[in-house]
Amino acid sequence: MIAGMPAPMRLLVAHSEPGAGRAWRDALAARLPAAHVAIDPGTPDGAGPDGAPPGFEADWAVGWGPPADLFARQPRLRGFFSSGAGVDHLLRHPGLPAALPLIRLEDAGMGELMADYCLLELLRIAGRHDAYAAQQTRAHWEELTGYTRAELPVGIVGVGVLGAHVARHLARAGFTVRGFARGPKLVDGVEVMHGASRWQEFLEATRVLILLAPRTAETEDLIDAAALARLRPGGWLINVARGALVVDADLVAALDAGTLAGATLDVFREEPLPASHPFWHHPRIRVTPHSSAPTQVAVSAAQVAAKLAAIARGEAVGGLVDRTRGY
Ligand code: OXD
Repeated sequence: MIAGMPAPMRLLVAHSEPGAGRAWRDALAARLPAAHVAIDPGTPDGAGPDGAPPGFEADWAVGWGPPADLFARQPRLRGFFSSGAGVDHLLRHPGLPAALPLIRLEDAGMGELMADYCLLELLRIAGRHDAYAAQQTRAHWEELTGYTRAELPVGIVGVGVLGAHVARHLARAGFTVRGFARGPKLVDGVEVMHGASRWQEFLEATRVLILLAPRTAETEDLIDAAALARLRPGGWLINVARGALVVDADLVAALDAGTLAGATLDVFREEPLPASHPFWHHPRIRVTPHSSAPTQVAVSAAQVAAKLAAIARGEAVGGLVDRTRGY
């Protein structure tokens, strides 16, 4: 370092998925050429020659599923950027310092992917594609009556950045969309309800329930037998939020009893979904591997870089996690 010159910012990438650490390091280095970006040696990509040099003390870290000892090893961190939309896993990290700022991604290209995923499911439901797939396994030819958009009112639980994006997309595609939020919210073309007193009314107006809320103490086990029983007959559940929002056994029971016609699940209490889990083989459940909206690394790194620049200018940034709220 040249005397008098400010030291370059040190950024540590700590990602639990092999390959993701290197992708993030390269994308951040491209966006922040003056910074020193390195991969945490406690993560798969940092275990070899790509790992940060000994004594590397980071100013900021970016990642997903950081090692248990990361925060003890990095006492100078000023904040941690989640490389995903959710932060519940970080909030449960046993070593997380109480006052460390956490910043989550805001949309960063995920909204569009998630909106398309949900729209595709709705169109499949409307066109009875699951029933046709089942008929095909029996070489059975029978034309079925599909559902009109009006017959599939959609209810979205959670209308934050992603939920609002999905809600607008589905409303523009001609579906009647209602949202349910913690407090009052405005989303174009969408009626947003809030408050415990309106929860039942919201469920009763919904035939396709889409979960897009973060996992918090308030949302865990929210979708249980009682909630599923309130949906319009022949309802459908699409979960792209967190598995813990749904009581697994209640979901299977509602499908078996025919209270619910089907479920599309992208997220699970345990991921990867264990091979022995009943969801894998249930005829009315479609499983995808947490793939509804993969992180777009280049767009996300640009967002992190823009937020770091804003922080350096002394500006407030969006996505700062409120620990009492849980997201
Ligand atoms: C998440 C993500 O938070 O995939 O689940 O971004």
